[in-house]
Amino acid sequence: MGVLNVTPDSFSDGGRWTDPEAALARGLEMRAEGADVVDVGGESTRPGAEPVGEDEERRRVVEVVAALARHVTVSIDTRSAAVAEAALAAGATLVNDVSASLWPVAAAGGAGWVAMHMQGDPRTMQRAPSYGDVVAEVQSFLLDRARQARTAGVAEVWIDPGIGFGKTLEHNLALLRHLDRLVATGVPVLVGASRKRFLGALLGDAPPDDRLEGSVAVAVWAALSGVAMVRVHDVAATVHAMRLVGGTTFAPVTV
Ligand code: HH2
Repeated sequence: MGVLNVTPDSFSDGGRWTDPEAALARGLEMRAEGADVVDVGGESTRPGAEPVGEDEERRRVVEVVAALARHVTVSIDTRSAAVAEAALAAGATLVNDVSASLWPVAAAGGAGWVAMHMQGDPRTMQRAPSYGDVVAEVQSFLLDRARQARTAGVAEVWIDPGIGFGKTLEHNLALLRHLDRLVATGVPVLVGASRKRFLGALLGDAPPDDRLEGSVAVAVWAALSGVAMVRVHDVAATVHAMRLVGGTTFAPVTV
């Protein structure tokens, strides 16, 4: 899954793809590089981010989704039911939901749904994240949401531990170390660690543009752990690494 943020303020690619033509070109480029899905987002959920109004978010994404959906599978990265509905009407087929609450929209629209775990909300989530057993708590939350979505009629459900969403460095590393436990639930797992802050912290405060090796390493580790899809900014480098390590074992996903 290639990341396409059509926002002015996303933590690593903010402002780069706000022009719809540039966004379409980047989406097509990622498809050519080997992305099976392009994830379009119109609101930054980086730590400390303020929410964007629904009208503005919809304005940012709909044109890009409509143009891209003619060429590639598109997911809509949103916490807003109205934005998800508009994106599905424009041709998106997967709702990537960091709030893990939009399964009724996916059910009504016949779309797939990604449930991501987050403790708190983006504005405050990194102030004092706290868990007893982070792996067990995240797993049980996600399984519960996956069951609710399936009961509501969503045919394609994914779960995502939400790396960096209300988690300390230790929480992120514990979740990554034990991805096999999420995989063992039988629900397909998605992981997004690309360019995230914890990678910078491990490398002595490297800025987002200097987190490529860490991002690729985590993506390969995730695939070796049985994760079905990784959400990345650097599609070409990730696909090359996957091919090298996995050969034909890492099959393209069907969504
Ligand atoms: N991370 C981000 C956004 N959406 N969706 C899923 N399923 N999993 C993730 O880990 C995830 C996500 C944050 O990264 P990014 O979109 O690059 O930045 P920003 O939120 O600043 O737009």
